[in-house]
Amino acid sequence: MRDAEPSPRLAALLREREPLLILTGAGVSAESGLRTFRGPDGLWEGKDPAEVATPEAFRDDPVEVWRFYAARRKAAAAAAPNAAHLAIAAMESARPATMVVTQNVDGLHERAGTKQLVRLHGSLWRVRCVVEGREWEDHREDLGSLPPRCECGSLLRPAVVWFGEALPHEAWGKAAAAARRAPLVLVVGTSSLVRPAADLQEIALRAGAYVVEVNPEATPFSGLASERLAGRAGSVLPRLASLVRGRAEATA
Ligand code: BV8
Repeated sequence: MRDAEPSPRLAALLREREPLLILTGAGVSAESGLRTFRGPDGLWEGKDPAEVATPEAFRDDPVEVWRFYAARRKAAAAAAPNAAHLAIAAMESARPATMVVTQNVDGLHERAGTKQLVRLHGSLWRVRCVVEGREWEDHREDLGSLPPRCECGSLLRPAVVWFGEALPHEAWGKAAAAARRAPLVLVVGTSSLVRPAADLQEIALRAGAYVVEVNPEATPFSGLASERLAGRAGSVLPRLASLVRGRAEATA
């Protein structure tokens, strides 16, 4: 499938120096071999999110929930950032007023070198003590017997946001402020189904931003987007990055 070409308007906006907001979902990691949540081989296939991604599921069966997250940690550790992650990091270095807001928890944006990153739903690579509330980085390849425990003896949980849980206050505040301010927003690899993350693109539209959806499939947001590039992130984003870089190199 030939990926859609950016319009002249988008090409001009990409050459601006104004703030650029990039919102990403599981589709940006698809070409790294990580499964998305919905779709043919999605993570949720055969597993109802309520079974593994809610506080109730964790309360009822912490081992089952940890099996799901241990498998995702293993897959994410074995994956590498793909051309989409690298293009996003390149856009940020060519255009410093760039912010990346991700729903992903896999750590691939960080490994690709993205600096200004807001994680709306936490990280596979952080754990939290359910009693003390303390949270820290945990990159162990082998978590040992599940569920892992804190030194205090209490259960550790993945420091991710489950369904029914509030998003981290600071992360949401930064993301919503960026959505109100950035004149150009790229929405990459998300089904735009989960809220409040999916509200961000609508907040940006209402604030008058030019909002571009990059996705091989249509989503509930497609009809609202200012422009839609029907293609895979791994081939569309490097094209967009070359337009951002081109302007930067021209003025270097
Ligand atoms: C909250 C973290 C309140 C852990 C995740 C109605 C009924 C029931 C509930 C609700 C409702 N309305 C709203 C809700 C609440 C609920 C919600 O939105 N439910 C949805 C399903 C209806 N939201 C919540 O519960 C949120 N919290 O509302 O709290 C509250 C407030 C105050 C105080 C207390 C409580 C919390 C939501 C966060 C859930 N956590 N993950 C983990 O990852 O395991 S959700 C998980 O799925 C992801 O984090 C992500 O956010 C989400 C959506 O996934 P996507 O990233 O979009 O991926 P998906 O597979 O869906 O789509 C992939 C896309 O990529 C596709 O479009 C595909 O075409 C495209 N693609 C594929 N390949 C490529 C590609 N694109 C580009 N290139 C490619 N190569």
